[in-house]
Amino acid sequence: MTKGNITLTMIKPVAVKEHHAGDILSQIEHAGFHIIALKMTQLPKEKAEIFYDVHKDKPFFGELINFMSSGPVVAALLEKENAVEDFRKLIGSTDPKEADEGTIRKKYAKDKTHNAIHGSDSDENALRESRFFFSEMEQFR
Ligand code: 3AN
Repeated sequence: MTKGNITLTMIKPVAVKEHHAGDILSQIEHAGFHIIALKMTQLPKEKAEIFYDVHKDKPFFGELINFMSSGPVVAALLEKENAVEDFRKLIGSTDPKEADEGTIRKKYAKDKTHNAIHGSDSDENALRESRFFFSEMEQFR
């Protein structure tokens, strides 16, 4: 695999619940990302804690885990040149108040915790997160 060509996204529970998953996936595809794996699943707390392990000492960790395990998420593995960086531009800042116009978080996020969507922050984490959600047989490269 060429470095920098995949990123992992998760449409978060609030956006799924409010029926934005289809629109968000459509915006992602129109921005040039290929969906190479896709699933809807609900994370038990223990799994959410593993996914967000880097944040375990942060004050918002408990709230983040409660929210992320509160309902189904849509996880997708995306392929595109420069995937991690380009995808973070498409979703916008963590805090929707700071997100640029037209970004997914500007449109669908409520606040920093309920911010609609996840995007990997590095190539290394994209690989780790892809393995967290998808087996080899579930990835269509
Ligand atoms: P991003 O998802 O933009 O990469 P991270 O990795 O810093 O942001 O944080 C992971 C998740 O933790 C965010 N998507 C957000 O839901 C939550 N989060 C981050 N910072 C805060 C904060 N200050 N207050 C509440 N939730 C936060």
